[in-house]
Amino acid sequence: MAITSLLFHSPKPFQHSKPIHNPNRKSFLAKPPTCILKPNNKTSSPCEDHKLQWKEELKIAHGSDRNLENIDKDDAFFQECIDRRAVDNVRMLIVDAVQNAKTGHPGMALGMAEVGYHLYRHVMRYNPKNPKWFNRDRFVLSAGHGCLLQMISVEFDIEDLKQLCKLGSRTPGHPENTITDGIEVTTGPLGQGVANAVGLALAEAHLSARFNKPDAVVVDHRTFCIMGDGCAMEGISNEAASLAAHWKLNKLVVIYDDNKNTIDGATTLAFSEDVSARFKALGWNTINVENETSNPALSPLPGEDGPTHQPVEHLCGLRAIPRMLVFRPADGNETAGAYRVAIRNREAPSVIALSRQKVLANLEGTSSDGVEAGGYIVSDNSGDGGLPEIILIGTGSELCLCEASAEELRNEGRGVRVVSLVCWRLFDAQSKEYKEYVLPRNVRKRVSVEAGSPVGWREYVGEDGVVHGVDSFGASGAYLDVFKKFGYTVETVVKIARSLLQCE
Ligand SMILES: Cc1ncc(C[n+]2csc(CCOP(=O)(O)OP(=O)(O)O)c2C)c(N)n1
Ligand SMILES: [Mg+2]
Repeated sequence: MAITSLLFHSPKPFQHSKPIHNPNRKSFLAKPPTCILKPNNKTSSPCEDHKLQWKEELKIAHGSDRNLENIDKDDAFFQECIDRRAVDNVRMLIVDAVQNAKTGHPGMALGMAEVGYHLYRHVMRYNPKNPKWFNRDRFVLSAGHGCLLQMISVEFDIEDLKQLCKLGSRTPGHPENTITDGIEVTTGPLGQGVANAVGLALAEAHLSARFNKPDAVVVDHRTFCIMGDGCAMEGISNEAASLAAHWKLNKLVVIYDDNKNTIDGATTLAFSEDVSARFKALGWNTINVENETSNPALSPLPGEDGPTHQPVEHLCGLRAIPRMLVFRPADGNETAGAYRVAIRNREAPSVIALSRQKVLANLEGTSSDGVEAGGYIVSDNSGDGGLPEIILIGTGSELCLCEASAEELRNEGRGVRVVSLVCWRLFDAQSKEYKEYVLPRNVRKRVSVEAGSPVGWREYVGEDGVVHGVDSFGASGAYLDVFKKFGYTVETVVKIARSLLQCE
């Protein structure tokens, strides 16, 4: 596997970036990291009884090609042995954590274990005991799906790793700077981390130019970033890299994990450009490094990725684009209907927003024809001509939730209508009569259920209704746990409906 290191070259340092001896400066220095892998004293290891002597372990790890008797005297060799052992440990921790969580994406983390270890152990000025120390070197994992690499490198507890990808844990499915100490930037959208790293490097350049004095260098750190094939494909990384070169951000290092694989398979499917040459053309110094680690077979076990992959604002943003048709189909019937409308429509673009989670193939009551009206009645037990007591309005996978909640309310004797509002713009274009037929003005008790921003829903639920939306950034965890946290359960929807039904 080739790694391309993209080190912006400008050997000329910024004016004051060279450390200048100053006794006061000591206060800014962090203790060097001692050991990245923190032994856990709390839990007794099952291997305790079989613990080998340190030298014996090294013999097994490195064969008997070197005389280990003099290991204490050969510092360089001793360090090399420790490094190899530590990298092996990092790899095993990654494998164990993924195995235990039954989720995650170990490929990148395994392939870059050595690089990550060396960065944190030997290159970066970083103290896991003091991750907020101001003048620390910064690290951004643009390929955020390889989060384990970073989590194992910053201070962690083995118990945290056991909680990988679980709701509320310090080890979510992607790096989250608001959750885990030592994570500089939340990453997930590929390429974006490169832009964040450029931002951090720019901040450093600005602050050092602004505040450093010949006798007091208070800002002097580097920024490291690991990007993957997916980041290289994204335009944002190129734009940011161009800006970095233009600004001569010479303390920024980007390491490109050129493992030639993505989720979809080999990069040859869609990507064959010479990324090194491209960065060179932008003005970067590029170095190709062969990584002896063989390309690990990627075993993506797609998990719940967390806030960066739960863009709650996108639906409402897309719906705001003039003329565009945004469909959020609930099942096969509605997807077919949305596809038909989209293909036929030559006047405007369409977006069909589909779910990653499992949904029923087809719900009773949905129809592809109904989609053409943008909104329609999926079910109603209030009888011929009668109006329901309450209307539950859903889209996409939440329509199923509305149906299940309606069933429970109907069992309690309530008259409940379920409406699918699969495409707002198409519904808005319907006649007054049709809209009145689907959402009668006299039925003021309405609940909208959509796992996204509440913006825009008020128009459909009216003044007295309840908009059940998400107005925070989501969470990392198994999707059912996340749904529960945000109240996307039959229990919560029924509770909301009951509270509306009770007030006259
Ligand atoms: C902008 C964006 N699009 C799609 C995804 C979904 N995604 C997560 S990982 C991945 C593949 C990444 O491939 P690569 O960068 O080569 O990393 P590797 O699999 O080699 O670790 C994709 C497409 C994403 N995170 N961000
Ligand atoms: Mg890759």
